[in-house]
Amino acid sequence: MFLGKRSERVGEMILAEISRLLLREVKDPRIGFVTLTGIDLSDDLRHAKVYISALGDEGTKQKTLQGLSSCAGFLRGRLGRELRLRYVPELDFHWDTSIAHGVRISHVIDELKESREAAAVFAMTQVAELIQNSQSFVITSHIDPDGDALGGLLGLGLFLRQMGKQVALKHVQPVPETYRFLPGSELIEVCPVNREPYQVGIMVDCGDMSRVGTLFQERHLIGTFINIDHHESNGGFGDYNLLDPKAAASSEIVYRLISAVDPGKAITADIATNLFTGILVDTGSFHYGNTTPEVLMVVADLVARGASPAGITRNLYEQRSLPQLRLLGEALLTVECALAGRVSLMVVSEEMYRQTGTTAGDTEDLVNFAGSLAGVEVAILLKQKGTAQYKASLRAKDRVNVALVAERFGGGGHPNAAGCHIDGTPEEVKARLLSVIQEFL
Ligand SMILES: [Mn+2]
Repeated sequence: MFLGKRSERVGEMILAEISRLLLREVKDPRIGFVTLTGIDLSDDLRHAKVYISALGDEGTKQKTLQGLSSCAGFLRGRLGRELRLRYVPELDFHWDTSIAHGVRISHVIDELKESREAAAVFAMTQVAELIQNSQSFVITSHIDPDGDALGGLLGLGLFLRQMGKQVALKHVQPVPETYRFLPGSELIEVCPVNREPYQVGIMVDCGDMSRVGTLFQERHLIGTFINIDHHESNGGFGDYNLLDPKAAASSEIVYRLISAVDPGKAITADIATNLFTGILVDTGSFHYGNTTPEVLMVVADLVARGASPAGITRNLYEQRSLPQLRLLGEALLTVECALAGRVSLMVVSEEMYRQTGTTAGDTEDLVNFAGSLAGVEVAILLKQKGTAQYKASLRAKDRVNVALVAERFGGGGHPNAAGCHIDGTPEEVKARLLSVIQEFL
């Protein structure tokens, strides 16, 4: 993977990272749709000429260059952090005047893709080394943890313990009842704020730092943060970032990390059970479009190492209590269709919890029942939270990206599964959601 001169290789990584930063983090209105067409990095890695192109007239061109120059300092800072470069080169932006520019673009995009993959391999190698060389770890995952958050946390935690590392598993909330069958879940300590020092803090499945809650508010206690995630929106808030939005689950990335740390892959049945659960949940039991051949190969290996699909699915999906089944019955009576049958809506009110003796924690898979209706592209579950707020859980087939819908309301998630909070009466909330979904259908 790392052929060619060092400066070329580093140059490619820098280029990939700048284009990612421009896309995700730089909000300067002067910078429009810029294409990075090439980079010349000096052999001592101190100076970089970055070649750019963008659509527009001479004025646009000047503005774009000004915008890029004024954010060069920011870009250098982020490059140093993300790529862990000893010397971050001075960045000099130049207009690409090459006549064959148009022809080159598609080629350049392919190269960028390759160098991004190279950067991902590079990050994986660095994190594997960091893990080998560190002794104390604290691992956590996001608020309202799901199977991937807990499966990834536990899979990695059990693996590191097995390596003889000192590992604390901490979460701001207790493990939900549904996931107590996961091996090692009893090791997770409920901890609102961490007060102990650790060399490495690992966050699994957190789209941004706020998802961790208050656990790391005393940031100085942690030497280095590793961010392992597959949310598209993750901007890379760790000191090291293992990010892959194409991964079906964070647990899949943890599997790759374990393979990088230990080529012999000492994955026990307990570790396999955790990682399998993470992948199972985040692929909607292999119903979603993210169920790729790669994912199924990982899953096959996990089963070979002792994960039991029958046992796990029984624990996850066949443990309903009578009150939960009655709640399902109540919720099913509320199902209605909208937008010519392409959207289904289901509502759970606080009154229903009272009647059936359940809580919001008992609603986890209800939305899938709304989604099982023939012809439905998007299924919505609205859960009442107090007098005038609803938590919306959105599920989609591959036509609509519900993460984008949820983002409009300040929420987020994945293309197939996302959530957000919306204020209003049920009718108002439905109307607002439907008007946004209509744009995507
Ligand atoms: Mn996940």
